[in-house]
Amino acid sequence: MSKSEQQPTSTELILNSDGSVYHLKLRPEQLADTILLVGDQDRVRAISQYFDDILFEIKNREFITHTGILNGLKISVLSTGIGTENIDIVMNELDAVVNFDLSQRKPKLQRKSLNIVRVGTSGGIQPEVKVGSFVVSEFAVGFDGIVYYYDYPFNAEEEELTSELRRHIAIAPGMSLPYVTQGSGPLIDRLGGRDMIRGFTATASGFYGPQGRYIYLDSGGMNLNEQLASFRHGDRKITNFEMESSVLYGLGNLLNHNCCTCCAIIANRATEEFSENHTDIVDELITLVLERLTSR
Ligand code: R1P
Ligand code: URA
Repeated sequence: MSKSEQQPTSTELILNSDGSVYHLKLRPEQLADTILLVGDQDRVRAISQYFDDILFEIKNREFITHTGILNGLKISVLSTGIGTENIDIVMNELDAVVNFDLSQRKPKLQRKSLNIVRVGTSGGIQPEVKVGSFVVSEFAVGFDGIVYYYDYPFNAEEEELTSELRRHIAIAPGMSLPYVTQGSGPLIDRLGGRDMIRGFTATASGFYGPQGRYIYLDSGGMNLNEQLASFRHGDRKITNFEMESSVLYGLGNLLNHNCCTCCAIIANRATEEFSENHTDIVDELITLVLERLTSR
């Protein structure tokens, strides 16, 4: 029997006393099929303020969820906190909420696919990825190693980009080998429109050293940002840094959910610029994403 047909144990799929999943504290009726993920807890309200109606507000640790209706569409917005480790939790638990009969702890026969859109902030790596612009990530490069804990079948493009990158980047001993995962093409086309930069996003496993930020400490000679900026595969360049998409895309592909990351560029690491109005830029992105998600 394959793992997907087996029943998870009570320490694998952990449930709270109210029947909700362990970290997200969600039950099926509290979650929509269209989900926005944000890192920052305050961004949950910044999004749900646009809903016509809010049906549920749930909070546990850094995971805050608001579910409501906008233009007739049921939408959930959920804060993940920072980093790929949290995305591992969020993706596994979201999938359990919709694809398991939680009362029996059993997988449902008919699996459902969710539309999951990350609305984040990001730093441009190329000078032309300017502060104030928006990037929709076609691919993400992971430095986290999380997908290697699963049996991930890299597709041909992911495999090619992964091996080219590994040839190009000299990582320090002990670092996880980078890998590439792909987002959902249809969702990327729908949300990216013609006005977002089509991105190849570096998902860093930290904000400082792993993104080439050294305030007091030193890299010991590793110039990761220059190496990332100089990578080319045809016309493809690595565009921007954030900290979640590699695992979002990897687990989305494994679990058959459609995933896409849209980021507002609030810093540019090549030109050393930081946005003075990042809240406005993020709000502009939120409005655009909500409009594109709910337009028929
Ligand atoms: C770092 O400041 C955080 O901002 C970005 C990074 O991915 C990381 O989570 O995204 P959010 O603005 O969604 O948190
Ligand atoms: N988020 C990141 O991860 N990096 C940046 O430079 C800005 C936002």
